[in-house]
Amino acid sequence: MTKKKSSKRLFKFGVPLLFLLLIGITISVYFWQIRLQKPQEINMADHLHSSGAVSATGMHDHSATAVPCEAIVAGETSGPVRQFDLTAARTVLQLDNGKTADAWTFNGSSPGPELRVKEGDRVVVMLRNKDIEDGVTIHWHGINVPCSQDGIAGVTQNAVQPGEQFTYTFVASAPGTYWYHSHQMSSIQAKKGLLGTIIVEPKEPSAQLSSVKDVSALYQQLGSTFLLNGSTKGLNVQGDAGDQVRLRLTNGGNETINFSVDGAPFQVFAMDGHDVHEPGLLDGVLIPIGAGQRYDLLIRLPESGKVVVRNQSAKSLPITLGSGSDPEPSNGGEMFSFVDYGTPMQDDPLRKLKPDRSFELKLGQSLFVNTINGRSFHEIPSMTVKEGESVLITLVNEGGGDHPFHFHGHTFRVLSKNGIPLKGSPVYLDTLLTKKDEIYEVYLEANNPGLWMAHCHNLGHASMGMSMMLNYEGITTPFRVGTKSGNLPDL
Ligand SMILES: [Cu+2]
Repeated sequence: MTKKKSSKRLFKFGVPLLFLLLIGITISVYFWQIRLQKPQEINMADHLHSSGAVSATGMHDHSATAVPCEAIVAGETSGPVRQFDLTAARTVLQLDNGKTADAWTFNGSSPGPELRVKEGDRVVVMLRNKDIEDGVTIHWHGINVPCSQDGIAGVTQNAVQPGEQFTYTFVASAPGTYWYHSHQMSSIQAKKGLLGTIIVEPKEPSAQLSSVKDVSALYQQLGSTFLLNGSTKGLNVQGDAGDQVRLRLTNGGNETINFSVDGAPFQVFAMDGHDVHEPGLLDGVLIPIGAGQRYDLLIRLPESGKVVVRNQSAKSLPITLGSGSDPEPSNGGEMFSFVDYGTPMQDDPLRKLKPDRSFELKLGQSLFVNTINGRSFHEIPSMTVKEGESVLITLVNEGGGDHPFHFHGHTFRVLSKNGIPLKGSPVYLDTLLTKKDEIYEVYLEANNPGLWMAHCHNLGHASMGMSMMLNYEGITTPFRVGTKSGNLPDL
């Protein structure tokens, strides 16, 4: 082949090929932009198409009178009023490693103050925004508050702008470990520091727990720095042999953390604030805690003195309980599973369960976005339910990483994993850690009328589309999500 011929050939095929390639790139960029574009104005109550419904036996009741979410407020309680002020502000934080961080804080610190209340208390929190330009809200993660108090920008309220304030009121009805964070641009604002722990203590402490040391440990990622209760170093808890510690671990970051407990056997006392029924002793088992989840561990300090709880993922931020010689660090170990942990309850009402509605949510990703049933955020039709219905939801992790899936306003019960019914204690959660190829069936009672987000608590995934609504028929909202109002709950 002569040189002339080959260059002719290059021209004949090469140029059209290049042309096609350019067209291809242009089209891809166009669709990429469209998919990532934030909506101008969306009414999140309007998504009344059934999403991925396997069956929907309940009929739509069009005669139901509309009730605005704003009108659904906290009920009465005989408990006392507990009042808190939280002011969101830009702050240069002095960290205990000598560095500073540009943070957004509640009352000057990140995490914000730990709020401790008692079961039955009427909790009143005045949120003020000093100077966070995009506005802020507070979502009470895991606490089943009434619709108007859920803190979702564009759904339950407008984002609170600089100089403005908003008062949250709810009854702390269920004891447990919970946390709070901004739900305006949550993936940005939580990472900037707008989060904290809220603990609801039982009204009557059980005899078993009356003498335990109660310690909360909130993990967060502040920018690129990992913190435990605001420290870069870890946590030391004083104690003597025989003392019992209730360690309330909260994962306020985006990635799953595997915890090891060295030096003593321990119990998983509660998950997402809900007690485990007859939890057995564990030893050398790793505890995986998904983003947004809480695990309460009960640990008795051994004669040798010291227990160390380690974050295996980061190999940093250890929690040291007691004193004495360091325990032998475990390497790896078996992963904890709630499938057969604890014992079943007698007369479990669940045996009679007949769901009124079923939904299937396939959690996955396409080229540039995270998806539920192949769609993203406002393109995902809502799950629509009626008050009083029992709802069966199947969660399928089709890849793209761990998806800790969180339901607002509801506690759900895990029924099965990969088709096998749970054998141990009933498991009640608000956030379910799902790993690739896992399938879970969960059940919830539609007992809290409102407009509720349901999303992955890897907030990066939520911001890339893995976020949808669980809406009750007949509930409306005057608020709008989108660039026009500036309310972007999951950006
Ligand atoms: Cu996810």
